[in-house]
Amino acid sequence: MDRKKPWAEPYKIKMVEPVKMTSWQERKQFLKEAGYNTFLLRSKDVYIDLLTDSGTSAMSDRQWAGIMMGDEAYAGSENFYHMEEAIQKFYGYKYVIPTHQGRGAEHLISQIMIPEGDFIPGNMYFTTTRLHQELAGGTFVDVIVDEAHDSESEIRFKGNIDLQKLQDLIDRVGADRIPYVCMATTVNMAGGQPISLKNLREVRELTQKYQIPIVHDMTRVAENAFMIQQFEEGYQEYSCAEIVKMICDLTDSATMSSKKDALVSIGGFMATNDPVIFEEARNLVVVYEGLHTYGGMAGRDMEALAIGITESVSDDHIRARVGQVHYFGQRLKEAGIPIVEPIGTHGVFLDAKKFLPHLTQDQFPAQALAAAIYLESGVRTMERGVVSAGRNKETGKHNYPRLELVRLTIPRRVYTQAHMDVIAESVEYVYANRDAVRGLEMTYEPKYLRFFQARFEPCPFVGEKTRMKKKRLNWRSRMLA
Ligand code: P61
Repeated sequence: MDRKKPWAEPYKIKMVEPVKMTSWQERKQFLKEAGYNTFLLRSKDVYIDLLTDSGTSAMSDRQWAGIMMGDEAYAGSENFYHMEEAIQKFYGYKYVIPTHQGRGAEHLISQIMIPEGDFIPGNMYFTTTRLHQELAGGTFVDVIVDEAHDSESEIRFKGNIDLQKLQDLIDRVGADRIPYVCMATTVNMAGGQPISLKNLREVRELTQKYQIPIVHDMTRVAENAFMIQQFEEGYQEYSCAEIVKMICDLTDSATMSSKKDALVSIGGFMATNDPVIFEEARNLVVVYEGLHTYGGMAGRDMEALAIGITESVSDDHIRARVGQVHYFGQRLKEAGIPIVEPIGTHGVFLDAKKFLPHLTQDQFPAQALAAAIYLESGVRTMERGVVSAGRNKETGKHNYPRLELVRLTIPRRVYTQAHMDVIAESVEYVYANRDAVRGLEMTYEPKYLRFFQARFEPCPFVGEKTRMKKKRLNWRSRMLA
């Protein structure tokens, strides 16, 4: 992958959706109206949408055919059983509870498993996952390897758990106050970094000693399996589907946002091998999501998911999916753009601290960079830095993550290589003119998951560093002025 091995899409295009380029003046206005937050832009004003790979995949003709086979019965929909069979077959979990999307599953598992005051170790936080843990009264503890917080460290399995950190937590708070270890396959906030099977086995060994179960955030498990197949010694002869199964077999329960790996627009599920947890979830799901045979999903969506799961673990599919992300990342790397390395699986992450060294983290560099990229090119990206990290639940102060990133997330089966080239050129242009990008200040901050709806305004030019930059303002007068 790193050597740009050739890859091609294992499909041909049957239907297209036009995209529209806007003018710079229009985008300036749209950005202002959106409070410099790319989540608040209207999608019709976006040229290439790299906000997320969540729910944005192109479905196959088979999935669309499945949509027509929707059994919209309130109870016992045939499509539920197809979905359940696919989950049992490819992921191996015994019991399945459908939810409207990933956070619905996170809500259920957190409410069921976390007693007030407990600690939940995990391989880096994810926004919704941590919030549900906190709302249930728990405290998230980051036990990912240190290298995950360093955008330059090129170790291959940066999503791994540091066993010593996990052991230290067990020693400090006691195993009975750790309801489970949360282990994500490909760690989103670290730049889409995989875990190794070796590490998962070691975590399994340690947690079994203390009878602590593992809850698997399997949102992008097939992408992780592909990285194991490519880079972990001993797995080259296994199919992606086999590796996915090996990963799941080493865990006890799972939460899944089907909107990513599994190639559907909406849906998720909770799965478990524990009959007691299943019983509780089957009861709780009717309160928050819907009956246990639809959990907030339409019958047609469950059918598309059953088919999507099958397609998602195919070697041809996953090679092209990750191949495209790596092609794009490699282009940026060769242009000298500071990105998180190694290149992850669902997108390329820009290191905003290095991209915009003239901004302090209080000026929200990743937010400012995402706004600047949209303004310049119509490409929509996402902040993954101090805004996303939110506030410390005890002190109320900003969490300042070491990683201050802009995520360029690649939807599956949607854009072409030519799109990747155009985006790379746009980022290169912004990089060449990076001095012009001004910081932002937050003018509105919602209580929960603030990054979704927060609003910003460009900072006035203050401070030594920024004043110096002001002199060189020509392109800058166009940027966020
Ligand atoms: C994303 F800005 N991810 O990456 P739900 N676990 C993991 C996810 O990646 C994930 C969920 C659980 C999104 C959507 C999103 O801060 C944000 O189906 C590893 O979205 O409920 C979702 O799954 C939750 C974007 C979510 C965000 C939260 O774009």
